[in-house]
Amino acid sequence: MNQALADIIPVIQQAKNVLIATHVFPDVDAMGSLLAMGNILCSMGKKVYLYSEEPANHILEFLPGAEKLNIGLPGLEQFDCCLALDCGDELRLGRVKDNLLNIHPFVVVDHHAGHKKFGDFRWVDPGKSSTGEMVYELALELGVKIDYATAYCLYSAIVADTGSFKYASTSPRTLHIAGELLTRGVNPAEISGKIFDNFTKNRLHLLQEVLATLKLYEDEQLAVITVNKDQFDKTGTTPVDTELFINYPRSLATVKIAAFIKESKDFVGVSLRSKGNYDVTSVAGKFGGGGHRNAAGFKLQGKTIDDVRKVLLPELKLLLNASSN
Ligand SMILES: [Mn+2]
Repeated sequence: MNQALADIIPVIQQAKNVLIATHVFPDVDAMGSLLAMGNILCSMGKKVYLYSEEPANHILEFLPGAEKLNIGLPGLEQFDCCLALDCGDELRLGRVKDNLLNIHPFVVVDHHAGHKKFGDFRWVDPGKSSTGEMVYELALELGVKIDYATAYCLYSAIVADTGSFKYASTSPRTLHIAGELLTRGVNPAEISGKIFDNFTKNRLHLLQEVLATLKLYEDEQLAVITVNKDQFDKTGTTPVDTELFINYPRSLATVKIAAFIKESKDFVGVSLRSKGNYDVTSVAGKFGGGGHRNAAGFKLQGKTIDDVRKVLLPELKLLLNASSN
């Protein structure tokens, strides 16, 4: 067994009352892992508190147990362990990060490349497809039988973070685990439907708007799409509805790197996607963000979409021309 994994097992076994947290603006991997871990610890007779800064958005509501999320913090002295899942940086714990980091032992399970170390015990493996895959390994080591709801959450986490087993992070072990989860009765078509074909008409109208912003650079190897506040207002949508839009420019045969610049309430967010060895974490890192080699992001405050495009394009061109693919 991996040493870091071996080190956190007794810590989790000894805990009696655990607060489980994940990153702000959770995605399916974050939320699926959190809910699954909650079930796993409950089945070991532990008390758990599933913490989230915001209620689960409508895209995550299909996950069994999503209604068990707690918004806000109770008295923290009751907890004898905090478990942070899918969180590559303590800042991503959100507004109450300092309160959470006061809980000890603080255990971190994460798969982000460029993970910034925090907490007392860490199992960080950027080679893993998803935190869902890591939670499965944890359950095995803890000797817990995975029930249907847990399998549902973990399969969803893995499918979402691998883009339906398409990304380079999909390993033989990933597929083996996915297979094991299916033996618990999980229906793969149902879950794919919930993740990829579960959208509103308004979202499709927003997609029309966003695709019309497509700009291609560097012999069509670099694609940029944008969305602004007016487009959200006009279509009755919010930034949550832009999930997966970045895959459209990325799907062009010629495109090596795709960027999506999103105007939000008080910041401009950027999602970056790449193919092969083009490491977009390096670019995200220059702007204070992070992520994985082929999927990363960052946020800038006090800038317009055009400001961001101006500083981002040279960096992406540099990456495109420096990498040997
Ligand atoms: Mn993840």
